[in-house]
Amino acid sequence: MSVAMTNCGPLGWVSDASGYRYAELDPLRDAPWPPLRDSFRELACGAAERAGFAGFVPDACLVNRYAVGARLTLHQDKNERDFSAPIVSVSLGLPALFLFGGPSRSERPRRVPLEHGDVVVWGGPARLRYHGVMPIQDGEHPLLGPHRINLTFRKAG
Ligand SMILES: O=C(O)CCC(=O)C(=O)O
Repeated sequence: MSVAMTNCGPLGWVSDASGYRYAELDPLRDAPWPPLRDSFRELACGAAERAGFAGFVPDACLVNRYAVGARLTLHQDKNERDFSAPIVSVSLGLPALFLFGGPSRSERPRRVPLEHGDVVVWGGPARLRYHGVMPIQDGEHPLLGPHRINLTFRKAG
């Protein structure tokens, strides 16, 4: 089961035959990504500030849509230019178990339950920790049906 992806904001995370990268254009439409809405930016900046990262200005919002059974294997977010900026992650829809590991893949991750409306911020010494998502369990969310949507705000460029 895979995760469907799109983006909003000046930069978007794309994966194709030439690999992974941030790009200004959506390759499916050959056009800029939709703008980052003020309400999204305010949510991300406010959460970052409350977590101790005042001044965070995201330029990328990755939108992941998980169907039941979809998962994200342990990985680091390390394609961004500036690791002093945190990652802000907003969970919507079906619940998930977020895996929050250490600086190496071999470190056993903590399992953090995430529900609709939860926001996770990691940065500073935790910025490059491995993280992932366990397979989404069967369910029906009143707003999003059998899906989980995650918004990940980053300072990519
Ligand atoms: O879906 C999540 O909670 C995490 C998303 C994530 O780790 C990523 O997009 O790199």
